[in-house]
Amino acid sequence: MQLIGMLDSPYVRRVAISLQLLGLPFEHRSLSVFRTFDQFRAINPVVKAPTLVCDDGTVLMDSTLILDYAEALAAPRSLMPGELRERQAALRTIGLALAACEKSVQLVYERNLRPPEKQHEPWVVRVIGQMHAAYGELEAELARRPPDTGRRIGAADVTTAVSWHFTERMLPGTVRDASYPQLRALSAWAERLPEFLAAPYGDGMVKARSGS
Ligand SMILES: N[C@@H](CCC(=O)N[C@@H](CS)C(=O)NCC(=O)O)C(=O)O
Repeated sequence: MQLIGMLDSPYVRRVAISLQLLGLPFEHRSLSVFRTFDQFRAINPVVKAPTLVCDDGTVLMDSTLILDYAEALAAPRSLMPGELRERQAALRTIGLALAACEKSVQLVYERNLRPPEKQHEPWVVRVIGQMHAAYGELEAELARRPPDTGRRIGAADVTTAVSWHFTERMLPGTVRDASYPQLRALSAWAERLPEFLAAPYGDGMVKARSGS
């Protein structure tokens, strides 16, 4: 399998970390949807990161759908809880984390891709408000159910930690003064895990780990 896309994308990073946790080997190709558009397009004409090229050549996209396929491949190993109430809670958390991610990416695109005179402040204010609403809900969820750091990390904590790290790195001004102690603690724990260290945020490649 080949995972296409850069680790500065929270969606790509979420997949890179999850594939490792599921014990699925893959080759990482750090192509940019912007700087290497044509190369990316040759693999996936839609140019969406992450893209997964399966062993039979099928091209998948969208991190959640890629992870659905990965979970099926790795079964019975899974990053999702099997018990219904726990699964429901994990799905809610993942939905919030993906919303925070989406709002953060929208802000980055608004700030970095649009010329300053074309930026629309009411839109920016709305998106920042939605991003904080999602992180506020995640903070409350974490306060109610702190991560069990003695256990293997699951899908909900992976997506939350990756999303928070992305926002902190790309939009430091939007969260610097906000009090999210649970999110900061989750991130500090997760970023020290071997699967996170092997897929560091940025333009590098996923590092091979001994024993994996
Ligand atoms: N819902 C998608 C979002 C993926 C996404 O928006 N990726 C960005 C990179 S962070 C991308 O492909 N941007 C290029 C574009 O949309 O044209 C997922 O979960 O994979």
